[in-house]
Amino acid sequence: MIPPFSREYVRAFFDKPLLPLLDQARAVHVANHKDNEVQLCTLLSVKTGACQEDCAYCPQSSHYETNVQPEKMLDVNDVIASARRAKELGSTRFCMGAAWREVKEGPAFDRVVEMVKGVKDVGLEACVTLGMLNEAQAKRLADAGLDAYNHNLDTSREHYKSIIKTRTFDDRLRTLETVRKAGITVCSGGIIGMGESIDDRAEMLRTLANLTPQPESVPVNALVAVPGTPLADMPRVEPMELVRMIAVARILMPKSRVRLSAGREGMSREAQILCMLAGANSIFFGEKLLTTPNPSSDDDMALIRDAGLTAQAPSP
Ligand code: SAM
Ligand code: DTB
Ligand code: SF4
Repeated sequence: MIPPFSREYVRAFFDKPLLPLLDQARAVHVANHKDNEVQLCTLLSVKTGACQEDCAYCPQSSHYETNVQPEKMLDVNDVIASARRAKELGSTRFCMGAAWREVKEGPAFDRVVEMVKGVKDVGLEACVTLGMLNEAQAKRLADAGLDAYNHNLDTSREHYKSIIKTRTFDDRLRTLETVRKAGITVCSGGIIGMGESIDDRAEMLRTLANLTPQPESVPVNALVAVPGTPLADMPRVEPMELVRMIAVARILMPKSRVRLSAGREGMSREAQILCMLAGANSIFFGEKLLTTPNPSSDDDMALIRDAGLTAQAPSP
């Protein structure tokens, strides 16, 4: 079956028994990727907190009282120093996040452009996530050497309205189109554990998989429930649900890098390895995501070693 995929076709994967689903995902994975290889991406929040948007999962939204303190934007030199450290530890991609609703022209955006150039000079892939942006801004980022732009659909069109009121699902799709037109690769995925139904999960993956071309990378996040946000009391995602989500993403998007993203902290090594068996071949690497903890680099290196995986080699 080739895209565009129907609702029923995608939903059926969620009703399939887990072991045959894993067999199928694994076969797709082996046919399309270097087996045993995992991409390590380091995240850095370059502008933290005080965001105007009301995303119900997000500790950086100014609509909620959380323990995230808004911070001034980082200096370019500090970002470059972090990128160097990330490279020394074995990362090949450096992702910079800003708690913005959208990009605005001015000194802050100029600084982000300088950060992108600096990260490229260090010899890493550069990715940013800055909210909505226009064609001219995307072009400036592309000219600075940006490899990827992260902009998640987060959930299904249906469920989106109950998670975010300050922008629409169509705004999200429009930004992805703008990024694609500028020749930057697309990184787009979502979050599970926000009270969505299985149909919502299927629909989110279907929308991503029906984009042409498909996103080059697909982060699958498990909600990190942060006190003070409206989703603070959501139960923890059952790891098996993450495994299934990754397997379906792998089957529908054979060539994409599927990233086992937020939510690894506190997950067993076995569950993480099952996610990799299901087709995840990328992780966020380093003690911190944007504002919440992630497993330590030492623990992750041990996991990679013990599972007989190799970290993606830096490009020459
Ligand atoms: N402000 C920009 C935006 O929303 O596109 C970029 C930064 S935003 C923090 C990037 C992504 O992080 C969100 O789209 C969401 O998928 C993810 N995220 C944020 N808070 C999260 C949480 N508590 N648990 C899991 N994922 C989260
Ligand atoms: C993505 O899909 N997950 C990352 C990255 N893209 C920007 C962010 C996860 C954030 C988790 C909550 C936090 O640390 O603030
Ligand atoms: Fe702002 Fe992004 Fe957080 Fe939404 S997810 S509140 S846009 S930083």
